[in-house]
Amino acid sequence: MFCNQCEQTAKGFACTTRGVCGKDHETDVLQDLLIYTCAGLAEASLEAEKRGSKDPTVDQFLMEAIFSTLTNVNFDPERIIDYIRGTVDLREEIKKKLNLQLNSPLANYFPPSSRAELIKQAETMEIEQNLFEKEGEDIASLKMTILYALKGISAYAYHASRLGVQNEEINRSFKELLVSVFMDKTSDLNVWINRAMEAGRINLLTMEALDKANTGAFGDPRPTKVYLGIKAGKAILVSGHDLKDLYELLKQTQGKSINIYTHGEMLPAHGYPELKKFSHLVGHYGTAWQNQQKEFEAFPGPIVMTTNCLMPPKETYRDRVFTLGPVGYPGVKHISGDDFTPVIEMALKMEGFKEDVSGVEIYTGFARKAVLSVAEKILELVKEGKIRHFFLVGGCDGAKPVRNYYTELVEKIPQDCLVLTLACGKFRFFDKDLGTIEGIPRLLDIGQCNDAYSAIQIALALAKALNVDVNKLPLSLILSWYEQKAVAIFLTLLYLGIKNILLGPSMPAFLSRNVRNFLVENFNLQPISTPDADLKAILG
Ligand code: FSO
Ligand code: SF4
Repeated sequence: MFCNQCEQTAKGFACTTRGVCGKDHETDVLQDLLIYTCAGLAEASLEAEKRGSKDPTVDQFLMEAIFSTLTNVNFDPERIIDYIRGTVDLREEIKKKLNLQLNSPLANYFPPSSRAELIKQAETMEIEQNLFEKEGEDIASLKMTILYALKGISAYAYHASRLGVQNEEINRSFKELLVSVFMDKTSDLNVWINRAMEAGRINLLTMEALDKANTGAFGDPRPTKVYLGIKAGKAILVSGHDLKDLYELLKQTQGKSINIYTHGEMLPAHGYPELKKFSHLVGHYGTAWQNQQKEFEAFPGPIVMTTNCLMPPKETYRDRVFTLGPVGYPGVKHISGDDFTPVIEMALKMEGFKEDVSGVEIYTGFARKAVLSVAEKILELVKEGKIRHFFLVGGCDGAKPVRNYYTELVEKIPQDCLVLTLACGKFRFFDKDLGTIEGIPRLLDIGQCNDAYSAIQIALALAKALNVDVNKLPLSLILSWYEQKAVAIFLTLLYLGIKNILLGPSMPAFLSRNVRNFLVENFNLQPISTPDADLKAILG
């Protein structure tokens, strides 16, 4: 195996024997083969569209299949094999229906019927290794960047499509980029840089579509207090990002005396009017994904994993974990058709929490509309010098101790500065009381990682109101990355021309030295250093 797609990759280079995440060799090579078959399906689908035949279910399947290859989503080789065969079947259906004659190897690949043969073949088709060997370090680096961003986009597109929002422009460009990674052998770096920017552009459209889907279904988030304590009673824990899954579960558990707790990236769900109206959505339990093994073990009820980040479940609680959609783990129960009956039955059989445990309340729900509704006040405070600077400290969390940088940084940010945050990186400081500036909380939780869209809208609105370029705003982006959604967001920021980003805890292993230099020269991308040094450089 060879996988370098996430921040915790082995030795800052690649996982080559077993993933640091727990992914095994078989799953890894099969996931690469799945991406290859997805590119074949994309090619057939693009050709069909040229002939006026569109099928949104193909795009939805494609997004789900690719989503299954993200870090911490699916560890089950059997599920990946099902996706591979399903992808090829769909491709053949399209070809047959329209009598398409496609000559590329992508569109004519057929998986062997035996599992052993399939794995043997997948071993020869490892994407990253083939790119390095055949196309050189820099092209390989740019192609990997594009591919990983596409993986991130697939996740957001999948969530949006589950709520009935699809965008033809996104789907078309997505498929063209995917096919190009395999079929276009041009060695012109500019072509690949432009394609990386295109991936950033369509990710912006995808986050916009998801924002529309989430707010359309569940209303615009409002500042909302979330309880971090425990209420006695039967309980279900929901983790991941998919708000529709949470909604279905809330509906199905209504009146059953089961308390629902969010975990990880589900925290911002509490801010959505149509979700918070359920009184049995009682609070948030635990912190970021990398702490789940301890937190899930201690939770006295079933646990629903709607998306990443799933860690290999320990024996002590494995039988209580349920996966959904693209998520999978061998031997773990999988829910389909939005039917949560087995989860509910398990919760009812279990004792739940025996007694109340008090906890603090924190705020979430500061998405674009909530923040922009007080934009005038914020601008006044900026003009009066009462708000000196905005810090967007967001992105993913992870296990490395060096990520304490983000906690320390937020603690040291001066009192006259606002801290905007999003995604699971917030758990480094989410329960800290940073106080207020003239009634505005200093710590504003914008939402999940995809709510980077909201953060962008807030920054663009501030720039417009202050009549300055967004790079001239008193705003610093100090980001933490972990998996491929962060790669997609990063490319969106570059596409928007946003400079001076501080990125940590380490630079992506898939960026070659030349690509990294390009980012430094053109976007002044910098690695984080120490909180003191970075604050001094920003604030003087
Ligand atoms: Fe975190 Fe995981 Fe949300 Fe990621 S829970 S790391 S960037 O999946 O998507 O922020
Ligand atoms: Fe390694 Fe990350 Fe790939 Fe897992 S997803 S195998 S940790 S690089």
